Amino acid sequence: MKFLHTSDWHLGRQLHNASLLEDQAYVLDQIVDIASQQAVDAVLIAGDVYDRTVPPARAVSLLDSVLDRLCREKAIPVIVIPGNHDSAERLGFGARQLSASGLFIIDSPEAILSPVILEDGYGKTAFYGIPYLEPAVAREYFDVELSGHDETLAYVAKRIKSHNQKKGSYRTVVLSHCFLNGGEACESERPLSVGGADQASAKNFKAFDYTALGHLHGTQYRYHEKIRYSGSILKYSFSEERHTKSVTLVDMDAQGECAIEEIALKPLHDMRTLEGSLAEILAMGKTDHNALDYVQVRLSDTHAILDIMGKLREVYPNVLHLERPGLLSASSGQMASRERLKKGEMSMFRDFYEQVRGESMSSAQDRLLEETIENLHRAE
Ligand SMILES: [Mn+2]
Repeated sequence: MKFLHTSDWHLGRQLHNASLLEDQAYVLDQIVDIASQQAVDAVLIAGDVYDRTVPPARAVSLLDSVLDRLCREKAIPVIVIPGNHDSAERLGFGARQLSASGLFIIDSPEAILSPVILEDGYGKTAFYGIPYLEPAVAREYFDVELSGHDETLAYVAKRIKSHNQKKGSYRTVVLSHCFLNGGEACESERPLSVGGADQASAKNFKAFDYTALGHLHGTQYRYHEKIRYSGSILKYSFSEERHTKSVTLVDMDAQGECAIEEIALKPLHDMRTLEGSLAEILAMGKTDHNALDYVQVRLSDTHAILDIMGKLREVYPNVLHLERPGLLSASSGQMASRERLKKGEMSMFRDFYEQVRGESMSSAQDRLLEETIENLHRAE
């Protein structure tokens, strides 16, 4: 049984107010090609298909076209669970009808014990999906006292195990959207719960032949190679600039042993942080072959500069974020805070004046500015 494990598509996500739909369409094309070239038996999406419970219309159209190409054109079954960013009800629309055409959306607790059974030359494999479950929802549905994500997943895993034993002990793949203990997080994941009861033990999944996880956006495994996060399909925050995004190709033999391969995805725009003075960065940008990357800039300049973003955009059109650590460190001397504030305002205005007029302020203008700032502070 050969399948492609993906997760965290986050369709419709924006990065510092820039739409990423084109970037998402670009890597999804690659996923369709990989699935087709590798002749996989299934494609898995382990949650966070959309970025929001009510996704933008264009994100819905994109998902629709990708699923059409996979399920109908290539005849590859797709198995999906909702993540904490999805609305399970909205994502699950038509799920029972769609399963007849190879699109399996496991959208509710009821569906957990109705695995998708796929067959290859070695026999059957059961794919069990656990939609993202709030412990309170699980408690009510199963009518069992369950507190926290760990207890919930332990309980559900136990139910899956005994269900599979009863049905024929097939090779078992489980899809789950959760935060496993010790997992490495990054800035683009939304915490599952406030206060730390969100993590669960990886050992809950040790009985299964493969566990396809979603939620953490970096590729990693916990406890055993077969209990694994594929990671998101794109970098969704600058904290991920050193990630290599990929999909995970799993080739499972007759005994359920898995050969695992990460296949890198090539982004339409890469993402990186540039540090230095404005002059240095502008000079670098002129010969930068990857000037269309999404960049954030950390400027070392300690003086005020007019229209930095406009200037940066001339060489880096996709600059998204600007930080000015230089300004902070320049003003963090030993002066009393009020003096410092006044001095900071004075020097910022002097810099501004110089840039607009191309000359320094006269001493009379300087005095007038000082008086004005004093008066404003007094009025406050
Ligand atoms: Mn996610």
